[in-house]
Amino acid sequence: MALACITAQQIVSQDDPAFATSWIGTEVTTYKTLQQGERFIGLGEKTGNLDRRGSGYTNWNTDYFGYPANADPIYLSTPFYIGIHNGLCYGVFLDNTHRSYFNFGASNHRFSSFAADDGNMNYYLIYGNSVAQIIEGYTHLTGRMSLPPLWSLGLQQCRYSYYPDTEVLRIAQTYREKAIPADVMYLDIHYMDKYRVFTWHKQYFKQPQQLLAQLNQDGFKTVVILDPGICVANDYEVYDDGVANDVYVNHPDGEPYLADVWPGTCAFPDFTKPIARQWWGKWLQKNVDDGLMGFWNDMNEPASWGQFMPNHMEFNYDNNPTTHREARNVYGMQMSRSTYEGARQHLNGQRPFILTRAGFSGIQRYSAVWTGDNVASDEHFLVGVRLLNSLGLTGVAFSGYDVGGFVDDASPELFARWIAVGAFTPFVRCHSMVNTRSAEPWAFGEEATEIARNYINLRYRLLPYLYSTFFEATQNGMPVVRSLAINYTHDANIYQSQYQNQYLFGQFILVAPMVSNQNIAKIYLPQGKWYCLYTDQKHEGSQAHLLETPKDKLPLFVQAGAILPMQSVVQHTQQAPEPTLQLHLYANPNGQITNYTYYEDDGTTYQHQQGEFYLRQMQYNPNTQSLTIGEVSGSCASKFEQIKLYLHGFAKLKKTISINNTRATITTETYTFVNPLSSFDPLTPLGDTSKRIDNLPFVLIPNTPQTITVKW
Ligand code: NBV
Repeated sequence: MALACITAQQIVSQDDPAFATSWIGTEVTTYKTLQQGERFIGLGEKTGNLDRRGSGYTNWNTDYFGYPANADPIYLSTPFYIGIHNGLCYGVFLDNTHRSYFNFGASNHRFSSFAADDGNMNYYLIYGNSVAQIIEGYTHLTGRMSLPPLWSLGLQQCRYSYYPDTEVLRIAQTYREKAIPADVMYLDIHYMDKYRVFTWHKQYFKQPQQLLAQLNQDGFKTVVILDPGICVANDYEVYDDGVANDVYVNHPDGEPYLADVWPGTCAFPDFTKPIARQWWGKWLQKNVDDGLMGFWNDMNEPASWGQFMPNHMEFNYDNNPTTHREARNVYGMQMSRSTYEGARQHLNGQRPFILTRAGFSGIQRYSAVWTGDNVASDEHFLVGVRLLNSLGLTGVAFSGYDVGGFVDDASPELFARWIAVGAFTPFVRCHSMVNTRSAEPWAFGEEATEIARNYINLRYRLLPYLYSTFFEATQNGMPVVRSLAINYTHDANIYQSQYQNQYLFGQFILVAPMVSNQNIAKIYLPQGKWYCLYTDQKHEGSQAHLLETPKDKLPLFVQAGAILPMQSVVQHTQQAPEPTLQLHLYANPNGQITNYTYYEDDGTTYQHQQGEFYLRQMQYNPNTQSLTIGEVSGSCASKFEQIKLYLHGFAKLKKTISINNTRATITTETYTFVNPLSSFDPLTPLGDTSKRIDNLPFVLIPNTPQTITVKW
């Protein structure tokens, strides 16, 4: 039977009349008639263009070291896409974990299709008035992230590998000496004894608890890598315990499946088996007792030397026994689930942080995702931007890439541009491969260091905005990095290859990534009006602008009507900011009302689920010339005692303003979002006006819990 979804006499989605859903052996495919001008977005961690029309993709979680910029498949599968045509949009989620195939009019002009090697044609068609609604629907089905620990929103520093312990401390201390904010240090595989999980290297890390305590005291949390392969050895209790609990993947004759990876020959826990997940979780107790709260699940496609797990291998699949064919794509997600649940259980109410490479639809419930072994090239830098935007369309709000590129060496300029954009990603971590240039900002010279400091400072100043954006992700699944296709779905310009890397960071900030030597570029600003973040210069939307884009100035634009909460710079998230919330309001004369949800909580526990949060609805109404900061809900106190309200672009502002009907005086100051590169041009701080706003008006408002109304 051919299906069609029709709204107000318009076809949303329609089966191909001849093929509808049909089988070739066990392979099942649904064919949909291509609609006129139909575009396709989403499908998660897929290389390629924002608009996927004309391309085909395979979902089969794959460890792909240094993947080419057009590789498919890579590490993670989310069989969900959004179709767009004739002012309409809809989503399709194929709920089948076998290897699957999506064809968006590739090598044919008749249909789009989705298929699986085996299993049921079980799919959801999600209709909505907007892409945002469809994401909400998809994350209603597959789940949403819970609030991450605040520290995991800080800068994270990794290397394959930092050792011994003194080296880890040296890097952490250098961050403090150079006054570049950072929150997390990583331990890659060399921290372990012979690469065996749940152990410490006996020489390099003699006193792990002291090391972690010292780092914690310096404001650093530590994340350790955990690979799934369990070394087969008679002096390794983890392996023996796994045998005793029958947790490993087996051949059909009951022999354990063995393959080689870092520790040597390994057995692999069957994370699709409930007791294996509990077993793994139990072993995390050791790590948590040592002081760890962060875990990094790598190699969980699963990967092994040879990269070819035989299909007959048996998996429990939550008590529905099956083979590798059906289980592979969820293996990584179930490992992350087990890590998340185990860590959470041991952490006594503290939030863990989990990072994974492989995953499947729903991974957002357990873990952040990073895009694996990318390459230090301009092309990869932009591929990474699109991968994150696409993951965001597919329910994964907490994502990042290796800043600077994992494979090969970035040039100082590439690193500088990369970390600036990285500051505007949900998960920001610098990482690099053994035997390449290490990825600390200072490894790229003075200028890159200063650019890195500028943008990381800006990220930390934006933490109140960023945390509120994460809160939104927990509520409706909206991602932190938002492809312009979310808000400007039917604007053909945003799909052009020259603009497809632009995105919104949260509700209001437009980021336009530029590659090395791209010192002048066309930037397309969608509908509305946009302020240059640095100067407040106003730009018209629905058109492209030719602008200077030097390496020290990432193009950032704020939407007219925006409400941006910021704080003072801190060196790490355990440090309290100054008690003044800087609230930036951007004039939008004759424009629409802006609604904004501001959110705080303790940043570390689950007490917000018991009502311990601080939430305020804010509304800017250009017609009544007012800003309302709604009454506080929740029982948590704010970090901020007063609000410094900055008024951007309000040309005809009177000298006074009223706050709750009482007159207040407007003062002005010179404001900078990022500093000029002072050490390179001694004249810059005085002469360069391209990074400062002169005479920016502001008022001070006591942060009282009742409704605050500001009128001008
Ligand atoms: O554990 C080493 C690396 C890690 O640094 C990287 O981030 C992972 O994607 N890991 C892969 C193992 C193999 C690297 C060649």
